[in-house]
Amino acid sequence: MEAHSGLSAKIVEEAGFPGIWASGLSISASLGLRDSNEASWTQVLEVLEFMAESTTLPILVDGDTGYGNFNNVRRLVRKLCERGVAGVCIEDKLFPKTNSFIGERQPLADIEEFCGRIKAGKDSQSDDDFVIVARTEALISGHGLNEALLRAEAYRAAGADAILIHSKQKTGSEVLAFAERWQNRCPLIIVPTTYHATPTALFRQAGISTVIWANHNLRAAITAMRDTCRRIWEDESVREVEGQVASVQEIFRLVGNAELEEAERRYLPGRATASAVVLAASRGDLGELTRDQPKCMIDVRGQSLLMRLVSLLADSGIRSITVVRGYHKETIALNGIATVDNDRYAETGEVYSLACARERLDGETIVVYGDILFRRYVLDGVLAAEGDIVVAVDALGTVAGARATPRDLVAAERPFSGNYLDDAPVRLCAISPRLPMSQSSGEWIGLARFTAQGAVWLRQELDLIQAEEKLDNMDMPMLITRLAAKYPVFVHYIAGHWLDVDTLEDLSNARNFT
Ligand code: SPV
Ligand code: MG
Repeated sequence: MEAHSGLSAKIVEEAGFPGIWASGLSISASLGLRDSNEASWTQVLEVLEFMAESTTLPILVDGDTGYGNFNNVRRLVRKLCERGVAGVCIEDKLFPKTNSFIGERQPLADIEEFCGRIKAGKDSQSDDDFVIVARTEALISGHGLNEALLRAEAYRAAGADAILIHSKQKTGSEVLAFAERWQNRCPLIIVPTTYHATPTALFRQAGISTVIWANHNLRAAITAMRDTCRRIWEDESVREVEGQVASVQEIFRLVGNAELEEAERRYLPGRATASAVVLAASRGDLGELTRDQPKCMIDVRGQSLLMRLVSLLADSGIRSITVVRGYHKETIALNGIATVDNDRYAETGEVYSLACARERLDGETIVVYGDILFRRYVLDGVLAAEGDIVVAVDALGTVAGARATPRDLVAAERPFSGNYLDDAPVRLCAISPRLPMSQSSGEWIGLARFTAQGAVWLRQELDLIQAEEKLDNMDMPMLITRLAAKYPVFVHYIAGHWLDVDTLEDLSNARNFT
């Protein structure tokens, strides 16, 4: 089956085919070029390298004429063996070649000269299993069956491992006649592109060894891409094509992201395994902007707040992200994130939303509001901080004029000292919007980290709160304050470089945030 790229090679393998035809036509067309040796042979080699890396199937390369004379074939074969390619097919034409379906009576190579290319190729293979397929274009060029047989036999005698007999007739009668007279002197290969209606069973009966479906992946891709482009152009939306096209998750699967994640667990320091729960169920009140979507979906310079937050998390190595949706949940559909729904978002609070994601609070977990943004180092700092429960606190939150309306004030064991050497952990006492400013050490920014142990405590506390029937009305500051009364909760101080979006003014700040 034809493939022309690493990805199409994988698709061929998954479909069950035993081998790949690296089609010259398809590879050049996928590069936007003609099948006339416009792509240099080393450019083709580069594509083959990606293909060989992507599949365990044997790849038979369409080597055109061998890109020159015997000398070019020698180097080609050496390089293909180095790249782990299984074989090459060379055709008895002249460089630069033209596709077999263009024009009539294309000139053929001299038989002796072509046999020299085959011999040189066989003498150059460094892998005993490498195969050279000799392709004769005698039928295509109108020279008839006898000439085709004469050439095929000469090529076999020169060392070809198999013969490809090409035909552009509408039926398979020509290649079937060839097969009958060939008498299986060596394996026979055909390319039923024009004689597609002839049943494959007939080729089997005739003893043909291999059938090449030469260009159908490329042609399928052209049709699919064209239909998709037209739909999106006309609709100015991807709504109609979603579900018709492969999902982004499917791309991740095909290229083996799971293996990378597994390798990351083996080779990267622990934090790459942290997951995140994003609380994004509430509407937020930003007037018109939140009429049909929650606050987290508001556009901030071409990307929703939530999208920006998800990228930030991913940049810090957090792969598994769960968003708790509620208000206009259908508008929250981001690729690569899981969602859980708080369908009672209108009458419940943050902790109820968090409890909806209870099953995801397992192992090291970040809990974060869906309407905040921060510089990446803030998250990296929280991830690196010591303690089973750590909250990010802006020490400037209480400085007059720093923020118009701090919402979650923090009482801590010690305020931020600003002293570079003073890095002893600071315990949290409470978070509350009602704390007097004078007793506050800063503002919680809406970001907390739980280790696996911290997550166990968090789940236990959620269960307790549920048993007390207080789940509906509790907010995150109340929950963290309850935790701080039982377990060590630590403060990670920062100084600005974050924002939340509660007001239109916040939103305009967010749009200037880089
Ligand atoms: C190719 O796939 O590039 C081939 C087969 O060589 S054909 O296009 O039929 O010549
Ligand atoms: Mg070709």
